[in-house]
Amino acid sequence: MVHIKSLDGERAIAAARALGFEMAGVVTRRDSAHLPHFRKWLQSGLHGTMAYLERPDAVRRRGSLDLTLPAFRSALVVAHSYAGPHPATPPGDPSRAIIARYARGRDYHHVIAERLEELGCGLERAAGRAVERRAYVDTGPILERELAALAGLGWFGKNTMLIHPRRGSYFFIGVLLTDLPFAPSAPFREDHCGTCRRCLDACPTGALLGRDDSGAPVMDATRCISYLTIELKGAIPEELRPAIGNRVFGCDICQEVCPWNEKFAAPTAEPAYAPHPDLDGPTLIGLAARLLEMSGKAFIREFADSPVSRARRNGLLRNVCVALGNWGAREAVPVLERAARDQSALVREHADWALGRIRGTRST
Ligand code: B12
Ligand code: SF4
Ligand code: SF4
Repeated sequence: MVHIKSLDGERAIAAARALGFEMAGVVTRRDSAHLPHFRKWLQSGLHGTMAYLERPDAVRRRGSLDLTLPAFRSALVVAHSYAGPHPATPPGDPSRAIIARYARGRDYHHVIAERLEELGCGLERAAGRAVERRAYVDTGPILERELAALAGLGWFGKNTMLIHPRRGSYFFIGVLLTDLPFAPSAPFREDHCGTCRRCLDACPTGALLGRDDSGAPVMDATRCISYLTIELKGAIPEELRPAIGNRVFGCDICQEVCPWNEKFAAPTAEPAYAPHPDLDGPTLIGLAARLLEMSGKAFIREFADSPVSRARRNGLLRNVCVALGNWGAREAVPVLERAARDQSALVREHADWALGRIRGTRST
């Protein structure tokens, strides 16, 4: 249980740290300065099939925190590190699956929501009254990175990540909107990217478009491996499949090459993010065989507390087929032949594509 002696922003920040959040800050600004940029991004179609981002009510809500919590006075914004050893799965071993770092341990939505609830209860005890509040972690229509920059947690890198000069970018962002009148923290104003363009050059699909005239970093999400392997529910465009390599869930390349992660991303002390044995560089063949034996429901049961549940059984199996095709080894043929008879048409099509690559009947 977290104890907050008396109610002010500094003590609330200290309480957030005591709960394991490495960084925390306070925002009092209600209206988003970035909403026009967000709308332009949607209008350009750079969000692809992520329809939840373009729902008109949700777009409006991103513009003002008042629309989410009418009694809003301040938000506590926290960062929770998931940095792991670098590099984790050897990318040089194409027979093994790479799952993005953020998704190897327990589901951060659950971990952070639990802690924010604890923080909220601590604030209520200190206030001696019910506190109107709402917690978010990648779970609702608020611009979390804008709030985190305002709370002083980092700057927007050219890879679009929020980066802190002493912590890198391997951290989640959580937000607790409250009706408590805390004083705001100093926003983060500097841009530490300078002339560096490592992430732009390293992105295998050309998803990072650099900064626009306003200085905002722009991503074409429809090309991002994270989108293709997690958010996209249909077929992965054939021309992008080879660039995915052995990344079967998410992608960390533009963070791995960032000097701020090379220098400062110390492994997290959070036990909840320790890798699940099945998700720490499993063999592609073993993972495919396991998924083929599972129903969609069994998959959800098995991975209920893991971010990989978002891809569903068919989506993850689709990705593993692509990675097996990219590996190109004949020993993958038996498992791919089984996948080519799967009940899911999506899986069957990607397995056929992979078999075509291995047998040399397909060039892409
Ligand atoms: C949709 C989404 C995605 C999409 C699109 C990503 C993108 N870059 O937009 C996809 C599926 C590709 C994705 C991938 C990933 N995601 Co994601 N994703 C989100 C989500 C739900 C919304 C982001 C969004 O609105 N994008 C639209 C763009 C336009 O908004 P934005 O990224 O916030 O960018 C801002 C700037 O452009 C800014 N801006 C405007 N004008 C100006 C002017 C100046 C001068 C400046 C500096 C900035 C600026 O305006 C925008 C709004 O604030 C957020 C959670 C949330 N609710 O915010 C998580 C979130 C951004 N994702 C997160 C993570 C961890 C990831 C991955 C690392 C997962 C992985 N390993 O695969 C990758 C990283 C890929 C990358 N390089 O971004 C974290 C990022 C934490 C951090 N340190 O930055 C978030 C915050 C979730 C969380 N709560 O922790 N994601
Ligand atoms: S996450 Fe991967 S694919 Fe997406 S922008 Fe970064 S490097 Fe490119
Ligand atoms: S790799 Fe370089 S350009 Fe890209 S975010 Fe990091 S510092 Fe900025």
